Amino acid sequence: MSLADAPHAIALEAAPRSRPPEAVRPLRILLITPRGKKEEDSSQKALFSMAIGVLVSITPPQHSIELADELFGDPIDVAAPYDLVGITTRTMNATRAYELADAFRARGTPVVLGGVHVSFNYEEARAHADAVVCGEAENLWADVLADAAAGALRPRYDARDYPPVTAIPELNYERILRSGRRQPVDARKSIPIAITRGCPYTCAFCVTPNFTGRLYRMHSPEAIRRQVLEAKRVFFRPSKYGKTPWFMFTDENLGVNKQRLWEILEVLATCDIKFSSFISINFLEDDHTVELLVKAGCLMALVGFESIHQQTLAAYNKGRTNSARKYAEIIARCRKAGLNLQANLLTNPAIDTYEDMAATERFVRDNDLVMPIYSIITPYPGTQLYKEYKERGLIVDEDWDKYTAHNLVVRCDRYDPLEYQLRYLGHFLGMYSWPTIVRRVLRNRNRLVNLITSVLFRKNLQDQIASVRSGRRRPVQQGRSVAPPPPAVEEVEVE
Ligand code: B12
Ligand code: SF4
Repeated sequence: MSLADAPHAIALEAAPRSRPPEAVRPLRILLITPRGKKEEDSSQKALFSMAIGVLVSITPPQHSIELADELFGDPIDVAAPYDLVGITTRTMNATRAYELADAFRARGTPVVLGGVHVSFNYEEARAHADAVVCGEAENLWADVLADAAAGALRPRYDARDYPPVTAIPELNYERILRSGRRQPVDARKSIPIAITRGCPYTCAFCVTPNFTGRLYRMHSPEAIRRQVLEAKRVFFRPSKYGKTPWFMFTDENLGVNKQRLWEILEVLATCDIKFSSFISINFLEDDHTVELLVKAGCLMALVGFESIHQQTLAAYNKGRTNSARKYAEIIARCRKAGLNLQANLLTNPAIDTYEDMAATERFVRDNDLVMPIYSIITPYPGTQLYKEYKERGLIVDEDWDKYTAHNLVVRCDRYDPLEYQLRYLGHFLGMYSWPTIVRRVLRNRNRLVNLITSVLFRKNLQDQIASVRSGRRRPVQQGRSVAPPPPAVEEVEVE
């Protein structure tokens, strides 16, 4: 399902209006990032969600904004007299978002829900909100605020009814800091910044092609320099951990426009920063791009390897960017140039056997990949995969809390689902076995970061395994009888 196919019952009510945004009466607004009930405490926790950062930055100045981020445990007072509450959603936190929305609305406070999950689940979300925003908010947020001030929120605001969002707004870091509860950070915590938005590829498991993907947008090099310097001034404090700030680029795919990327990287090289970013592996075949990335301060490129088998990549429509036979060579060349690669990998019970899981673990170990993220295929609403799996009856669990990408929510016919879940976690833990951690730390740059993140991941995975084994987080059994507990995790680790 793309946004264009999504139910669109009241589209015509949502025609754009022009009203001077500054003429609207000042509102007291609360913007919330909810925490999903099964969301793990992540070492990648963002200092602020980019959606909230954008909303703060495009809100006309007369409105006062407060931020509450549940990932940091910020308290939320549902009885406070806000004029409007806005909540951002991803699938894994949608249930919690609805719970919060219901609590505010029960006290008469209007709630607007937005984000990637509700954009593809309008019918579900509308029961919990006064207004649902579908798609990117840049061109419609002023209308939402004007309507809220007039007490006339419309049930749906759809980005398709507004001009396309052709640029990325510059973040107002000063206002984000003032509105939220986060303090400036040292070199150990990353500051979010967006360089590009969108991606032209069409991987079946990714929501981007049907959401932001169609139009690839980039900041100008000058706008990037301005924002980096401002973000540094506002959010960074040098300390004994270093004098260079670490940025998390929230791009979907940094490398799409090579010439422009090169210009941007030249500018970043003068800014004295370190950063990580998503980039597809085909762009790392270019030695000059890799060299410029390293010079600009890229410590870690986040790469969707997804599978080590070409036919599996083809099944996900990922064959355009990924050539499995080139993986080892590209990783080695990047490492030689000083660039660490973080690996995102998938397992799918319809495709991957236990042997494939073991081979994936070996691949991570043999190539000394940093911070590997191994996920179970999760058909997120809005993806091609969701459409197909839904039609074929392959989705067995739509408890959104479980959509963390670490739970089995699809059919698992060849194996016992509980065993598959545990084997998967066991191999994920194997990617963080002590011998693998030691090799990873010794062979890559940033030894301390690699060591700390590896230990945190290891601990987190041990907790997850304990939680599944104890029955607190078992997969839906799909009509089978519950199998006896599978072998202890250590037995399936490949050391
Ligand atoms: C950067 C990123 C990350 C970063 C986050 C850094 C950060 N600072 O937030 C990191 C690396 C940590 C990350 C991790 C994960 N991610 Co991620 N990530 C992204 C990515 C590439 C960009 C997100 C972003 O910042 N976009 C820019 C902002 C501005 O866009 P936005 O959030 O959509 O907000 C706009 C609109 O939605 C709307 N809006 C949003 N909220 C609200 C609220 C209101 C009130 C209003 C009015 C409007 C509104 O307006 C905004 C401005 O236009 C997206 C891809 C994508 N297309 O979204 C995936 C994506 C969000 N990630 C995804 C996943 C699955 C994960 C992981 C589970 C991966 C894994 N296997 O571990 C983890 C989960 C971590 C967690 N606990 O959240 C999925 C989520 C799918 C879903 N339906 O929920 C996405 C969509 C990618 C995909 N596979 O399709 N991710
Ligand atoms: S290359 Fe990355 S961002 Fe682009 S469609 Fe594929 S998974 Fe999504």
